[in-house]
Amino acid sequence: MTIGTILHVDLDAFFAAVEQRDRPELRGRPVIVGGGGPDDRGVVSTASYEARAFGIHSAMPLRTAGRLCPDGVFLPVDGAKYARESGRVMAIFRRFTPRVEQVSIDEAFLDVSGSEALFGPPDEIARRIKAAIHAETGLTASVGVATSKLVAKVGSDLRKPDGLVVVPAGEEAAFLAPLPIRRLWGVGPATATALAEFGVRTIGDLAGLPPDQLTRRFGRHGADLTERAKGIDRDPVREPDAVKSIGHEHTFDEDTSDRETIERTLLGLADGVAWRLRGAGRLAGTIVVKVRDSGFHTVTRQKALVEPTDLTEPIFLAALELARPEVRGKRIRLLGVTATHLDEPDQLALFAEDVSRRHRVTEAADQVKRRFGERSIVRARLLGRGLPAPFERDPSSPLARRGLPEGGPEPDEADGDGDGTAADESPADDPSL
Ligand code: TTP
Ligand code: MG
Ligand code: MG
Repeated sequence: MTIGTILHVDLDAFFAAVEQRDRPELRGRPVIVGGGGPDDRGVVSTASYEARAFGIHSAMPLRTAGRLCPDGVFLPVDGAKYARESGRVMAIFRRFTPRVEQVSIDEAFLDVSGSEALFGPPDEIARRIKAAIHAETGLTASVGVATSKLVAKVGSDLRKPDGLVVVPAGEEAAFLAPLPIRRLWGVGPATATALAEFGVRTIGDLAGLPPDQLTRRFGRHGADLTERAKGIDRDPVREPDAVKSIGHEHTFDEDTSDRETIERTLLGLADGVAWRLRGAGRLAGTIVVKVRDSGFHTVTRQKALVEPTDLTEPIFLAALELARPEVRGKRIRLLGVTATHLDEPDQLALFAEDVSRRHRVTEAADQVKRRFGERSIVRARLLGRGLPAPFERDPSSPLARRGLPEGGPEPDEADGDGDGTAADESPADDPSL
């Protein structure tokens, strides 16, 4: 039996697990991380598995969580701490292979095809990585091992927490077939609803549909969907050198010309980019902003930073400066913020408890808080408006590159063929933008 050499590793209940590790009295208790507590208007970032037993999950309004679990422990988001832990885990991965592609704050793909002589077969490497993470950070991770990123990703999610799923080569389609369609990476709620019209409930149902039927309904994504349902995904793990940029985009449910919405979205995107830069130990030299209006006209503008940074505030301010002239008088459909001209990864900084650097990070976060209100609340409000967790969507990720939506609680675009109509008929121009 041969097995694939691609691993997908994802930490379990990441933010909540870090808090339970640091405060042993919280272990075994329902812990909800996000915003300012059960009366806050924001949403849940994540919940411990104990809290999930009450039906609580990411992106749920905090007030709902408070009702479901009045005795839960509600904690604010400590972004700098989670970014540091993320960096430590990513550094563990790099000891096993240089071919690590980080895809969000708590997960990465690893290609271990060159590592077998040193560390054993891929499933053994997966066990070693889980053990190293646990021994060195006190956190647990779930791992999928397969021949492709797609199947490895589905595998890591299947037996959470502390899971290990190995899908042998040749068994991908059979492995996927009985799973509900929402398990297929790249199928969001809207696509799942559209597929239900065809009677598709499982991934196997999708694999069995005539491809031309899907192409008629989903355009060019149709053929891609069939392939994915069969477990076919040729996208390689992209090595660190291949990561030339880190970015996030958001598509509004309804096109908007509202200044506050636009600024908050840019802040959320900048914050997500900064987190990921810190997690990867990189600094941004240039900030690129992408603006798409309701007529699908897209512009990108960029600006070199005076000093390379991994902090939210300078990225946000640069993004704001770049976006302002481009959003004036328009209804905006999509905004994106990307960091490019990244410096080389600084391995030492990931390990060293560089106090002054962390101090700067905290200081900057506080400044943003003072200017724009409680940061965690801003983030929570963003999520409360149906915006994605900024670090969960990256335009350079394989799915986004192919124009497929990533899975998750937020609405996706696959079914919409993107009608750019705005429901809001208010005047678009805001001279102060
Ligand atoms: P996930 O890996 O999606 O979730 P998780 O690690 O909390 O739980 P599990 O993987 O075991 O299912 O996201 C990683 C972190 O990202 C999560 O701990 C908190 C943050 N996050 C948000 O802030 N908002 C969100 O909507 C999501 C999905 C995640
Ligand atoms: Mg996780
Ligand atoms: Mg994750």
